[in-house]
Amino acid sequence: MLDLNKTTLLISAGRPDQFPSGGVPQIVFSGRSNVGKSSLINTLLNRKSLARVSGSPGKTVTVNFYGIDGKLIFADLPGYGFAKRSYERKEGFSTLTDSYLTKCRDIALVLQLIDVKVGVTEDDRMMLAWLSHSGIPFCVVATKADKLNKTELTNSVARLCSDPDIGAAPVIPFSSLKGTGKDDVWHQINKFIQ
Ligand SMILES: Nc1nc2c(ncn2[C@@H]2O[C@H](COP(=O)(O)OP(=O)(O)OP(=O)(O)O)[C@@H](O)[C@H]2O)c(=O)[nH]1
Ligand SMILES: [Mg+2]
Repeated sequence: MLDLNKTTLLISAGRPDQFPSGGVPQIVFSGRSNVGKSSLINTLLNRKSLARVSGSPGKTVTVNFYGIDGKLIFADLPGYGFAKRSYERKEGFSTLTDSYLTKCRDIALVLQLIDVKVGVTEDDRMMLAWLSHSGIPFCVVATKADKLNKTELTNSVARLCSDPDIGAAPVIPFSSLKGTGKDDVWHQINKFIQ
């Protein structure tokens, strides 16, 4: 069992040599800027403001690592696809993200966040294609589910499930506002850290 009370910010890494290594499984939170990565982390860990929820999108330019009970690490990636940093898109994602994803040997699972109202963006497709190619297991977390009514949500989730770039990956509807989907996300995480 994980003691969620023993959660700390390990490091806000701005350079690859600051990335934690050492065999503790890492769960990666990936998605465009403002999609709800930090909010998902706070919800999963029962915290109000452990991970900083951004007022202005695109602020996070570090990879923030949270240690949980010495047994698990959450890695909060910088959001991609924000206009102000669009120059990065030409060369793929930020060099920091790139170096993390390609060099970290401890990644157990990537949670790929997609705004359920916005759907899959071009940047998401680039990330999904990279994930499929990498062989790293990933799940899609469909964020901000509270913004849609029941029918809209069912339709949006069905669209995600049949998206060729998502393939057979699980799709979990989630709302940090209401807490819905929290147990399902934990269930997926637990499957990959045994
Ligand atoms: N309605 C609703 N709003 C949400 C939800 N989750 C996050 N938000 C809002 O979306 C905005 C961005 O949330 P963050 O968690 O900071 O998103 P992020 O992906 O970490 O953003 P960056 O760090 O900039 O990449 C904030 O204003 C949140 O309050 C949700 O489930 N429902
Ligand atoms: Mg964030």
